[in-house]
Amino acid sequence: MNRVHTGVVIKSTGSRYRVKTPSGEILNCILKGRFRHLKIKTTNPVTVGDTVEIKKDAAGEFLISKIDKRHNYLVRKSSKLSKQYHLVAANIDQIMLVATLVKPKIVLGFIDRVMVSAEAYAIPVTLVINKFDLIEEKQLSKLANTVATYEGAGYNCVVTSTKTGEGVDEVKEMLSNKRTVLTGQSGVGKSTLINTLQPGLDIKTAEVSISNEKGRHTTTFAEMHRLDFGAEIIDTPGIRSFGIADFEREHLGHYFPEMRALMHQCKFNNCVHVNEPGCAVKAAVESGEIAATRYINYLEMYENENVEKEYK
Ligand SMILES: Nc1nc2c(ncn2[C@@H]2O[C@H](COP(=O)(O)OP(=O)(O)O)[C@@H](O)[C@H]2O)c(=O)[nH]1
Ligand SMILES: [Mg+2]
Ligand SMILES: [Zn+2]
Repeated sequence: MNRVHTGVVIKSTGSRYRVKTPSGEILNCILKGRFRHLKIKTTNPVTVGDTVEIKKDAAGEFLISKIDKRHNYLVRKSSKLSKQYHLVAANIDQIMLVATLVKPKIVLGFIDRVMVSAEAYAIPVTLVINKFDLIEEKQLSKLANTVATYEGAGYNCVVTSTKTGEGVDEVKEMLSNKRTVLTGQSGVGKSTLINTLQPGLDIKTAEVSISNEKGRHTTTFAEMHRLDFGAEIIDTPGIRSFGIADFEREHLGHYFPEMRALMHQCKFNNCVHVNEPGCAVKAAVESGEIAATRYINYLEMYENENVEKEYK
């Protein structure tokens, strides 16, 4: 009998998809035919987090026969020049962006870019600042400033240390019963955090070299892991930057929540907050209400018309 299964894609490796059914069974599936749900061109029709329908064909292979409509997704350019996008993951509740002030040093340009891409697709971001145990007394004000910047912009922040356990329960609570994309620079402690929450789950989060001789990104594929306390973690090895399909820099201000909140007060309704007189955003930067670092990164993305950039 040709029973129809439904499930969630937990891994894709190009042509094969691992799909987990509600009963926990994992089916190895293939895709045939054309699937176009989005207006944008994507190199992969199905991605981790997609809910799909599966049928068994005459040869006994499991075929993905339907992809449910996505409530959101993350993309990145499939290569520097092409207009095509790679779907990184779909149907995500939130992003956990892990950073550290020291070892490695925080790169605000990277943080703000991840937040902008997430904002464009209405995906909430929590900023986890790990390695609190390494923060010396004289750096405490820098930590407080960083937290104030991002909380002030509207983001949830958690300070953690996997060494002392600081903030770890808060992270656990935040991840419970949610589907979370885990990202952050190499060495910030992503794997350690997940291993602290569930020892033995050996997830990669490793940084894979991401270009070949054509200057294309080698496709590295996301994978979804289920943790015992009910969290789904999407690990995106080698992928730390996300993009915005059909990015128009005139819209960039909408992707900074603290700017979005003020822009109706700008004198010109098409204000892009660069040189215009009567700009409420610039006034807020001058008064300190909007963090200067956020505004500088806004200008940088605006000038370069690019929110997707590789950071080491
Ligand atoms: N001092 C300190 N070191 C940490 C902490 N969390 C992780 N590390 C260390 O940071 C290094 C990189 O951690 P890892 O989890 O591999 O980072 P990832 O690349 O983000 O997955 C390892 O040596 C960890 O032991 C922390 O809270 N404090
Ligand atoms: Mg790792
Ligand atoms: Zn303005």
